[in-house]
Amino acid sequence: MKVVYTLRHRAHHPEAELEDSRFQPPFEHPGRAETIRDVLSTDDLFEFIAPDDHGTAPITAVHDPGLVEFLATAWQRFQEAHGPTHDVIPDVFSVAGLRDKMGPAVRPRSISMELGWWCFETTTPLTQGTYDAARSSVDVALTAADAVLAGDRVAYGLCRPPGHHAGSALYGGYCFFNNAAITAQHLRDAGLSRVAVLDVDYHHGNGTQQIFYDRDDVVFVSLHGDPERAYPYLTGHRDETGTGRGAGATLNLPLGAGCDDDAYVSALSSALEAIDAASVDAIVVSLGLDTFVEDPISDLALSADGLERCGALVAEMGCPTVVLQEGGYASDALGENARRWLRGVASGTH
Ligand code: OKP
Ligand code: ZN
Repeated sequence: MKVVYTLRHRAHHPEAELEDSRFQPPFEHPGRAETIRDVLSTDDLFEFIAPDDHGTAPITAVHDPGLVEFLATAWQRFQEAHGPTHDVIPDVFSVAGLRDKMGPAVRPRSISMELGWWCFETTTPLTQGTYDAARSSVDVALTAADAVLAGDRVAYGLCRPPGHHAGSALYGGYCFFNNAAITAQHLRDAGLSRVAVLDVDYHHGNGTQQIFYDRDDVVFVSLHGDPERAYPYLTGHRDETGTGRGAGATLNLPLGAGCDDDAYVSALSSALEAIDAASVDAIVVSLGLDTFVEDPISDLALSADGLERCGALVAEMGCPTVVLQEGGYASDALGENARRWLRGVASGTH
């Protein structure tokens, strides 16, 4: 199985995350991708390749060009306006109530307000190399997709930073560009008629859902911690099923705290039945490994065996599959957990 990886992800390395009212060492740090690379490189199943540069056109196929332009320049603009900092974090947010009864806001020109215009929360700092790292993460995803378009049954993009919380004009949740959405659109543009995004990260993929909410050519199916207790709180309810042409093309399966291997596998089977019924030409998996029992910011209870069973269930679909890394914060186990899930999804191939 091809693994697409580049060390360019390291350019994104925040100093701290303002999370739960504390400045904490980042949960989303370069060591995550390094440990996955280290463990996969001990296993002969995996063949490492470098990403190809795909430029910004596949990004603006799903994102507002204003977001790309902003992320390319924001860190430097902030330095010029406020003096040197390592991280850049918004401190004012564009919340609807601020202009209640006054009509929509005019897009701001001040860097201080622009941050909170494009970003929805405080745990996603910009650093000097964030834009380069986020661009490389997209290239990693698209290069994995190209391997599948060229005939590989499955390929893995070791994406970092992750992407599924980024919406068409929104970043946050450790995410800048939505690697999975960009990849699904890339597969459509390469001629596939219908694609599914299967999001198994612990957190709801609000960005991916939003991007495709009114479309029926990209089906979005997600298993995640119930938003009544889990980030990002405002999306991922069972009754969010799509709108317009997209009505019925979104499926959310919120899960209770402590969900174990058997309960998860049963929910995943329902998710895969829905994908099967949609007769898709490819599946993009948003692979969060934060469903693992020891994850420090999540509350499901999957074991490494359970993760391998999940990969094997996806393999049973017999569908071309692009697997993209999203979350997973139990650093000591992350590499082995990735190896197990990918061993599962590779079953029946080689
Ligand atoms: C990214 B991915 C809760 C703060 C949550 C962001 C979590 C982003 C998860 N108090 N901070 O889906 O793994
Ligand atoms: Zn997550």
